[in-house]
Amino acid sequence: MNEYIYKVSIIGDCEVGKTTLINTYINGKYDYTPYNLTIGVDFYVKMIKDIKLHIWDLSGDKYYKNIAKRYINESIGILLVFDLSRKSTFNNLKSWIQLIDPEQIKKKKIILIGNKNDKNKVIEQYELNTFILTYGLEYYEINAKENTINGIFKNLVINIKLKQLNYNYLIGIKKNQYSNIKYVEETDNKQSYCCCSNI
Ligand SMILES: Nc1nc2c(ncn2[C@@H]2O[C@H](COP(=O)(O)OP(=O)(O)O)[C@@H](O)[C@H]2O)c(=O)[nH]1
Ligand SMILES: [Mg+2]
Repeated sequence: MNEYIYKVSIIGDCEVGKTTLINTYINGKYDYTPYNLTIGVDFYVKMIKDIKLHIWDLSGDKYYKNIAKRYINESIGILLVFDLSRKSTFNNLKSWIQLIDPEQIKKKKIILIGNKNDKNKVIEQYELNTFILTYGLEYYEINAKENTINGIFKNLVINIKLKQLNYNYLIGIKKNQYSNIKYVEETDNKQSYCCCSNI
């Protein structure tokens, strides 16, 4: 069986819960941990069927933004996280998005996560809606204590797969580059495909 690697980065300000969310996802449960600043970048691997997720947990510290930029632009999937109970983390989202190369932005799947919904939400709904619409993002409000992050990762992987299918179709790759795509030759020599696997 072929194996595909999807690089995914989780980004956002310090203390929004990035490392906790990844740990909840990797370990299948929430473990309370006192805050520990991520230095530079941490790396995790998770298999979803034939897909190997390489997850880069990037430090929210400004000092590491140049490193973050490199990882972000190598990633096909991005989880952009802010803390629903801390306005500054929402205000800084734009500066995180600006690290993404504008020419690459359409090729990536970006999901916005408002974390810590177990606390008091201080961000106005209209501000949120404006931001989501401006950047065309998919959005979830969650907390790391529940296992919702699991579904978000599944969704991310499905969306990346679909992006790949569309991309391959558009550039007209003729052979089976991905095992889950069956290309069917039509009589007029055009190609069509069907996706035969679910995640
Ligand atoms: N109340 C609450 N606390 C959380 C949640 N997620 C993370 N935390 C706490 O927030 C602090 C910062 O989390 P951390 O994952 O280190 O943040 P990071 O800097 O973004 O990686 C830690 O003390 C976590 O236990 C959540 O959903 N709700
Ligand atoms: Mg961290």
